[in-house]
Amino acid sequence: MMQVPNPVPARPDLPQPGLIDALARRLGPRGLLTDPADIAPFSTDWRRLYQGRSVALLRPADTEELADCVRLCAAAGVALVPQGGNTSMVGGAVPPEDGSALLLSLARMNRVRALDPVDMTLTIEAGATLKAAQEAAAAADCLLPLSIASEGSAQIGGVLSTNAGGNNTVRYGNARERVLGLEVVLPDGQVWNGLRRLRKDNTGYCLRQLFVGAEGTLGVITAAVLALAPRPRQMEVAFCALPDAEAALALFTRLRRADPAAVNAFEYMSPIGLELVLKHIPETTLPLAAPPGSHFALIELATPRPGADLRASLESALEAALSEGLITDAAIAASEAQRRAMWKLREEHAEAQKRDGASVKNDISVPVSLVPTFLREATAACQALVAGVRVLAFGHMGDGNIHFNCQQPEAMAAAEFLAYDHAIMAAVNDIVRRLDGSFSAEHGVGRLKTYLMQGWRGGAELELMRRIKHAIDPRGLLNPGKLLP
Ligand code: 2HG
Ligand code: ZN
Repeated sequence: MMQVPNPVPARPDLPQPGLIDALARRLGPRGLLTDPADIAPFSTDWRRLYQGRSVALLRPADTEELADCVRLCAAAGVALVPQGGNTSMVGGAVPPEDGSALLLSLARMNRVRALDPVDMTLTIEAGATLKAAQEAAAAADCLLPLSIASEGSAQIGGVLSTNAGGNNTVRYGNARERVLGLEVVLPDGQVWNGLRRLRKDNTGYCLRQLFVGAEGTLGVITAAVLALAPRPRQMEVAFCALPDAEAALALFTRLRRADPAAVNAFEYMSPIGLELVLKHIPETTLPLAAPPGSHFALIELATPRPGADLRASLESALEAALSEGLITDAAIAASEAQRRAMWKLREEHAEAQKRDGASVKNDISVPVSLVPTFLREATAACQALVAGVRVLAFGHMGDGNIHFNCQQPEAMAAAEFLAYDHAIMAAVNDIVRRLDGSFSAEHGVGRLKTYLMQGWRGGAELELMRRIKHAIDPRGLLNPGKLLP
């Protein structure tokens, strides 16, 4: 295949005062932040892995304003870094350190443009949070079946640009599966209005899917048509203690066999993860008795079918699992508050880990059947590498995506531990590769994992990605330094 030059310029142009003035005129005082104190929170990522710098943050109010800004920046040869809720785990939305790029926030573009309960579609702007989108769907008696721990801050634009996965992938697939249409501002400022809400539309390349998961390197998603699902009429959540990950997989298989359409989420948690949550997150308690060293699973079953007795089928599945020794105890939530409390134990894992100290995260996937094998081998490999490392594995077992995170040993300084980050990732990824998995399941590549792309996706695949990037953003002005090595 023909080589395409790497489109990322060696030295992007620095933003000049003339450009900032022109942007200020177009955006007005609410639409442009230049005070370093205002920009500071947008210059670093949630994990504080990177500290970037930017002289301005653009906050357009609508697509036309945004398109004009992109055009002005393109004419000046200045790069833009689109940023949603800034919840990336891989530094996907931080500006470069050299101040060469401007930040772009769509937070003011957060309107629901349309909701059609017959078509079951929600047309929403990219700056709306995922939570707001879920609430809009719920108000029309529908479900937006996409749920991630950071949904209160994560914005639709970022969720789609990273093809977020989360808790309900086992049933509904990833963000990609929700997207029927998109509106995108291209790197030259053209607006592509692809906001179609059709279930069938075979008219050439599926362009919208090119922008989903592109991490903002091909265009800026400004609005989307999302496919909704029927709202569940019954939901049951249970929390279980188990002897090991093998038992968790067996329990998942059993539940899926009993009623495959009902499993909304099946989340796994290793002993140390829960220990950190209980230690660092206020108002958390275990809802059951668990012998020391227990592993845990959170089960969510749901159905839109009226009259289905989910509770009874959950109870009988758990009773059978108990008698077979797959679980040692289980609690079924009796109220919405209890459901939320159980989910909190799972969803606060990332925050608990952050409060506890330094961590190296591996967001990996393997075939579901191989999750226990992966956990066993990767735990041994990391313990051999760093004595005393606390392996904290949790996540979406039902779809094979485990957050295999390593926490600094209690007796080791953070910096000393973090010096092992590439070695840990390499050891884990060797196993992932052998098991036919992926080095990034749902968090994307961002800046953190670009160095892995050559080894994992090199050859025709990476070459094709570069050609696509070159065709759409030849000067590398959108989210430079991310995704592509
Ligand atoms: C989750 O599932 C997120 O909670 C974050 O994907 C995972 O902190 C992590 O590694
Ligand atoms: Zn996750």
